[in-house]
Amino acid sequence: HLAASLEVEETYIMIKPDGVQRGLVGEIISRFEKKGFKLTGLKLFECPKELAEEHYKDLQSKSFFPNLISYITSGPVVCMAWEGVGVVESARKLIGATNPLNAMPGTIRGDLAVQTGRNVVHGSDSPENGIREIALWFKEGELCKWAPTIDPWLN
Ligand code: RTP
Repeated sequence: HLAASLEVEETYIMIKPDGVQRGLVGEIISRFEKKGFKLTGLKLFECPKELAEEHYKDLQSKSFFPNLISYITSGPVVCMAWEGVGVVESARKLIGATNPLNAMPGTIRGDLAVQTGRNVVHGSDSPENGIREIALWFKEGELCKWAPTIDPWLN
């Protein structure tokens, strides 16, 4: 098992349309805040088909790709950028397994979802993809690299 990263990283987290429709936005944001990561970008957004296709381009050849694109474009999503030490892998752990039935209780998908095709949230799978996806979903001026004004207990 690899040691957890000690690098400050950025990850792209997205609450998918089912998470928004089910009123889970606050609950999901809260999990990353409570863990101690720093929110650096946040917006509610109706994703154009072309952007969904670009985001998921590595899955283009999969049979579920058309369903995935219509799912992601079916309603507003919440786009977020989060920063912190080891945030990429840690966020994936907080999110849980792709198939929510395999996701551990305590994870977002383990607690809140049932179907792979309705798994409420996305998280970047590598630091490189974190940077790529944040650049894809946010314009420069939409991100906010703020410094905590209280003692940095966590970061
Ligand atoms: P994500 O990118 O959304 O964080 O998900 P992931 O890494 O856990 O899973 P990935 O394999 O990259 O798949 C991306 C999303 O496609 C949908 N999916 N549907 N068999 C299916 O119907 C199927 N497999 C994957 C899920 O919404 C998954 O999160």
